[in-house]
Amino acid sequence: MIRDQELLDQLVDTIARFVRERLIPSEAQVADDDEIPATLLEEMKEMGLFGLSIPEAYGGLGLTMEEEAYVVFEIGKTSPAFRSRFGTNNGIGAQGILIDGTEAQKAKYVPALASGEIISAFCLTEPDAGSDAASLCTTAVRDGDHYVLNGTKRFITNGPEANLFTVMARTDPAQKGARGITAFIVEGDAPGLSRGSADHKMGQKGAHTCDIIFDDCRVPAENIIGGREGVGFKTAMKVLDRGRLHISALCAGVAERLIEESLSYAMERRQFGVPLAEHQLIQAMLADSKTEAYAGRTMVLDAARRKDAGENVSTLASCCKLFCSEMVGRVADRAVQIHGGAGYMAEYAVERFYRDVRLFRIYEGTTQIQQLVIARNMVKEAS
Ligand code: COS
Repeated sequence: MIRDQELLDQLVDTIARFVRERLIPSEAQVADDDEIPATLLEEMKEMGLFGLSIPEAYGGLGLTMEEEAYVVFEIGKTSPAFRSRFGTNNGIGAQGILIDGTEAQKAKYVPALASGEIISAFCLTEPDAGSDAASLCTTAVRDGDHYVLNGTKRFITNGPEANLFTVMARTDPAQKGARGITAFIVEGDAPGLSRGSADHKMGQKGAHTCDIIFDDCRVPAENIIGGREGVGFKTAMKVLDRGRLHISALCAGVAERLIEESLSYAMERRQFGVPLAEHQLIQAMLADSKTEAYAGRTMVLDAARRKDAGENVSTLASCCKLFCSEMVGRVADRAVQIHGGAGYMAEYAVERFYRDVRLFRIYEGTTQIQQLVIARNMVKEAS
């Protein structure tokens, strides 16, 4: 749903300019340094990027899912590492509190997430619980008016810099599956919380992940999201439904950037006496990428509109994540191919994006998990 087309157009234009003038020129440096400069982070805060989809009542811009998709298409035109820093505050780092939190929890934490004053992270994955998230074994045991958490969370995006965590832990050891899991809000300086060293990743340099370790970590009982034990897995799933749409929009945006890079290279570079773009086999790759990116963009907008209209989009979010993350992988592969030898060289952006986009098929649910969710929901609806 678009509430005010003119305002949205202005916002999208402003973000597109910021991406073009400030972020794209810094991409290579950020990748080399594995660090986003503090000045850029400040600019992102000033633009409200940390609170795009946080309600206005808590200091955010209150974008609807459809509006967010249009914004994220633009953000996709630069390195995904930039999005990683502020996307989590809008998405998986804040949505647990926004969807299922109490009013007091929202009032306490959400304004600082919207402003970017605090950075958040989502702690579901563990060394032995990845796709099978309901098998997680981090424990939370009640002790007076606190819970004591023990366990390790793995590959936590923003882990090194986050100071607020949504943590899924098992409060009922008798319940081995989803029903024994509770979601907690854990502050970064909670006693017993520590961070592992930053992971060395294939791509997305500038976005950091690490282990988050809970060693008799004491968390106030009032920090259970929504105040209810045993429903934390459902909170996590609802958060991921929304997150999967956001990542799909990002994939569609990155695909557009890769197509721009491919087209401009193909028009400039000459072989056999003519620009590459005049060779039909190159044209076929350009056309396939354009068609697939358009399909991705369209399905994201459709699912986003349905979500805004109040439909349950769990299946559609997985359809979008499945298609868009695979699609951008193919587009990146063609982009490297169109660039030929140059596409294998680090000075061309497509080499970096080729590595960056690989993660999209894995995080927030692998392609295989999306297939499983879609098919299971189909069977459930039919029976
Ligand atoms: N919204 C609300 N509730 C949901 C839900 C959703 N989208 N999906 C599942 N649930 C509920 C189910 O209805 C069920 O509730 P009941 O016990 O009341 O029936 C409960 O959650 C457990 O669901 P389910 O039985 O489907 O759980 P499974 O363990 O079989 O598996 C999958 C669920 C595989 C879909 C889940 O573990 C998953 O998404 N894994 C991938 C995790 C992931 O994306 N990790 C990325 C890391 S975070 S960046």
